[in-house]
Amino acid sequence: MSLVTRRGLFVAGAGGLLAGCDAVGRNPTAKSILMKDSDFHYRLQRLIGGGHSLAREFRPEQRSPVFRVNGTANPNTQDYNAHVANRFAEWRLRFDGLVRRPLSVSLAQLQQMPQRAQITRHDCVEGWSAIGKWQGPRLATLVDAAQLLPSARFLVFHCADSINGRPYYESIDLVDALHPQTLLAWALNDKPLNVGHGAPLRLRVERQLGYKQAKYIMRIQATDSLAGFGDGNGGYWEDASGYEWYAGI
Ligand SMILES: Nc1nc2c(c(=O)[nH]1)N[C@H]1C(S)=C(S)[C@@H](COP(=O)(O)O)O[C@H]1N2
Ligand SMILES: [Mo]
Repeated sequence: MSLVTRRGLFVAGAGGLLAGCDAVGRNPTAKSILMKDSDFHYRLQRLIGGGHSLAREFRPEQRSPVFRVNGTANPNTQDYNAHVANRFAEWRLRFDGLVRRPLSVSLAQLQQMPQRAQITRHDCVEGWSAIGKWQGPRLATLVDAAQLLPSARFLVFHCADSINGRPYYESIDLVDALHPQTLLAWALNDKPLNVGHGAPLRLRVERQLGYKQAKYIMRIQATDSLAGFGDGNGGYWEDASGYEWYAGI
């Protein structure tokens, strides 16, 4: 099959998917079918050149007056509460796994790295959105510093909180890890993150849905496979409710 023919097939597929999207929110059956289709969505998005497209950015006055807190509002573990009590002075982000140089980085160091700020819209699957300004170093800066091994394919984000006894975690591929808008954000609307929004550090991966935006990041692990984490589906909601791993907007 020629490349042109293949592209033709995939583009035809995209039209069908878009037509189906309107119905998804209203139709639970359609939704559950699409949820199992994440591998197809993912390949499609990567194939038609979405790898480098930018999420829309907004003007300061378009920010939402209130940015809702959702999911865990406070990890409330002994360890996390101790970090809150001393304003994360002893907290370190670990970056390890399939890397040449494992990192241990303080919040002050993250704040001293080159920064990016962006005003984007957060879309939660539960049906609400909010526009806010996020600031932090690009994840790519830390990936460069840690020097991934050639076998690394995914980054896994380990969070401080658990829901129903399961640790919250998330994962992304290296295309999203290196994307210019992918940040390790420590500030929302020009203020350090509060506990509700994921202090001291959360992921912003702007072309995906809310549940991918991991809060309370303690550790980033480079890996060649998602099989060894949780139930192996790449994230808390992917394991708990069958949400798509690639949650493209
Ligand atoms: N660690 C962690 N990250 C998380 C969640 C969570 O419960 N725990 N909830 C997710 C969901 S479903 C959404 S919509 C957003 C909510 O972020 P917010 O509280 O800043 O609005 O965080 C995502 N990241
Ligand atoms: Mo969400």
